[in-house]
Amino acid sequence: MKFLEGKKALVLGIASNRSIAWGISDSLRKNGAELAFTYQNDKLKDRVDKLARECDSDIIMPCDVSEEGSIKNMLDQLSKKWTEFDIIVHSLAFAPREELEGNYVDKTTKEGFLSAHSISSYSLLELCKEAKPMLKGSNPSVISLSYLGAVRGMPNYNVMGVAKASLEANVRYLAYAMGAENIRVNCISAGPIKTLAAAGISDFRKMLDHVEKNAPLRRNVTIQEVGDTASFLASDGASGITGQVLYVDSGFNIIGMPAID
Ligand code: NAD
Ligand code: 0WE
Repeated sequence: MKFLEGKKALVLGIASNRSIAWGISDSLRKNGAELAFTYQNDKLKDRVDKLARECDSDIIMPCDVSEEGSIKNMLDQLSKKWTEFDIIVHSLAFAPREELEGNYVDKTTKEGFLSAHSISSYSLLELCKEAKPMLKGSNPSVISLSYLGAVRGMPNYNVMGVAKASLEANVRYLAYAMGAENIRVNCISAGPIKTLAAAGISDFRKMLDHVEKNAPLRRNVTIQEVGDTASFLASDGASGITGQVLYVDSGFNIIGMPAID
């Protein structure tokens, strides 16, 4: 018997087959979970539809978390197929492109700050709030995605780092608030991976090279590795884990000095 057999998972955040959400979906499916998906807009619908079918799923629903009522509408639609489910994967983030480079003080606007926080952090609370009555499995698990820029200063990540700090605190408060219902909330802090969200980010290649040179494992991580960690967090094997930030980053976050050669 596969270790996620009998569990149902809702996945938000697939944009392509390079998405971290796709690595997670593929792993959840291989480990026996049943899946449902959301897509942000019509441009992404066909791609998500094709990837859903690869996971034997025919549940795909629109959801743009920046639109009022979009999360509730999506869950109403889902409730026609599933009365209850076990796993939520929240794998989405947004900040205005032009605020992800240059000096944080000079580049950040109030609008950019608020939209980054609303889409990348608040949406997790709204999702938990609306989905709570349906999260009724034996060990429900909510999983989000963060990045090291939440807890360290770094170039260009800017307002997104502040929003990820909010997301990580949000994970702790959600874990605290939903623990009595046995709902666990955790996030994975992934190392840099070349996805659509990384496309066009200046010096992204240099960041990948820096990790490859300096991380304890001397390589970058894959969406498969992030996926398998998500499968673990979603499983009954992680029933005692909540409120955590789990690093899947080749150990990069622990280094105190780059390799000297
Ligand atoms: P991606 O571009 O494949 O996925 C980002 C997703 O966010 C897309 O599917 C997009 O549709 C969705 N999204 C953005 N705004 C939205 C909105 N308003 N409503 C609904 N969906 C919206 O990129 P990815 O790298 O797989 O990103 C997934 C998550 O992983 C993000 O939270 C990102 O911050 C995080 N992360 C990425 C990396 C990396 O290096 N790629 C590293 C650590 C963490
Ligand atoms: O969380 C992210 C990126 C999230 C992201 C990406 C985009 C690109 C397109 C959020 N908003 C947008 N808005 C857009 O218009 N990562 C962890 C990947 C990433 O992005 C960086 C990084 C890394 C790593 C930006 C600057 C510096 C490092």
